Amino acid sequence: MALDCVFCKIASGELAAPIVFEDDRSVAFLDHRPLFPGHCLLIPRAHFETMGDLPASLIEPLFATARTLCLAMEEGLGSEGSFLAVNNRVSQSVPHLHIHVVPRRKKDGLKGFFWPRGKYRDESDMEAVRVCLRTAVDRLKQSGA
Ligand code: DGP
Repeated sequence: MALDCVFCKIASGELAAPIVFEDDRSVAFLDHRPLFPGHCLLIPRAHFETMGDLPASLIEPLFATARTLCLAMEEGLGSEGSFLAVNNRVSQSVPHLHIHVVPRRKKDGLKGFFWPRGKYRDESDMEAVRVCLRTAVDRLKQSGA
């Protein structure tokens, strides 16, 4: 538990939150400033700051619960779909990993992503970016990260 971490306090019960699900590894609760009613934050109980810090053993259970929340939004709230997002450091206002799970409806006003889309300058620009990323992914996979 990290001192002064608001989400650690929610996970431990020190701070009240509208809890939707909890088990020994994770907690899901309603975001107090929702994009839409039902917007949940799913967190690991233990303090990890970003996705990159999450241990491999927690990836499957956390993602499985994210999946359940997506289904529950359709079943319990009648949502037509959902949107998942994680801010890592940039735009991350609470430095305890949290997955936003947001119920969606067609024409609900969220235009897929919240930011304007760009274009690659040309094919070779896209290819250079692809090679950089692919090389990094291969290196990380080989190192077991
Ligand atoms: P982000 O900007 O991605 O780090 O999202 C953090 C979210 O956490 C933001 O949408 C508001 C929510 N939040 C912050 N503090 C609390 C809290 O004390 N209780 C609840 N329920 N939500 C919180």
